Amino acid sequence: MIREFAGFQLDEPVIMGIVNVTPDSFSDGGDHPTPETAIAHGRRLRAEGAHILDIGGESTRPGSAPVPEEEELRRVIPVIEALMEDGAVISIDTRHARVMEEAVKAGAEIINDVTALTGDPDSLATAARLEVPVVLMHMQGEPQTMQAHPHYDDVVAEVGRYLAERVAACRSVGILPSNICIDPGIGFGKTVDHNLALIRHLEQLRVDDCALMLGLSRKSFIGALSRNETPKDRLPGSLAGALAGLDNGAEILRVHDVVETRQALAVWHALHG
Ligand code: 8Y4
Repeated sequence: MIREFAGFQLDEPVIMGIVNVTPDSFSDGGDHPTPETAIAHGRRLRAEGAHILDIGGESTRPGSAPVPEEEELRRVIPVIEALMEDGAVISIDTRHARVMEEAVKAGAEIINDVTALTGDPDSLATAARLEVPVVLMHMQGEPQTMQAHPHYDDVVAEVGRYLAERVAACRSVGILPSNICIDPGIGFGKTVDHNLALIRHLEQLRVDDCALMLGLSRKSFIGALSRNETPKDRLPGSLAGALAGLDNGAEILRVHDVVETRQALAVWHALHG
């Protein structure tokens, strides 16, 4: 049996394209400050071959401050509505139960939560009631301070234990493994060495039949390993990391650069056939 997540068969890589609706002064090069520019960007990523569009209205980049729920809703709902009309599969990137609820009402079909449904006391029950697939990501600490002093005795074991515990919590409220995806949270309270260990040993994180997602597109460890490029100049390293992730069991890639990722995947696929 081919495993599935959110109705996607996992025998071939699934591409999640990033649509930020965040006016961020420390941009990753992927921020779209108005709903109109975000909608246009989502349409482009879809035309380029993204299977899922991940829409987020609160930056969780290192050092970023929380955004009021009302503002988050104002940013993401019009974007979800427009892209849903096109027939896109949309995931809502949020830590807030109320945003999950409103986003799903507006047409989002997947919840992507960097707190693995722990960031809001209502999230787990809300996700279960909405009956939508969930992405559970690991983070150590809070975005504002998480990169100050990341520490683990054994990063792979500790991230693996956390994700297994969050999968168990989801299963206890009736969410099936075919509707759960786990993600080590590259860059979220992790040093370069922590990130590398997680990518190297990704398959050790596997829980039940849940899908594995990897998000490393344009993240700062790529610059740290190279010449401290700014985010928009981290595409080559992003592709190298993504392919290593696929070799190690990643099934869904969260990326800014869809057309370029597709080209890398075509070569990877031809060499693995
Ligand atoms: C440059 C580019 C510097 C990007 C930092 C960033 C993930 C995620 C994010 C992830 C899942 C980001 C919402 C951080 N990363 N969700 N979200 N997995 N599931 N930072 O890795 O892209 S936002």
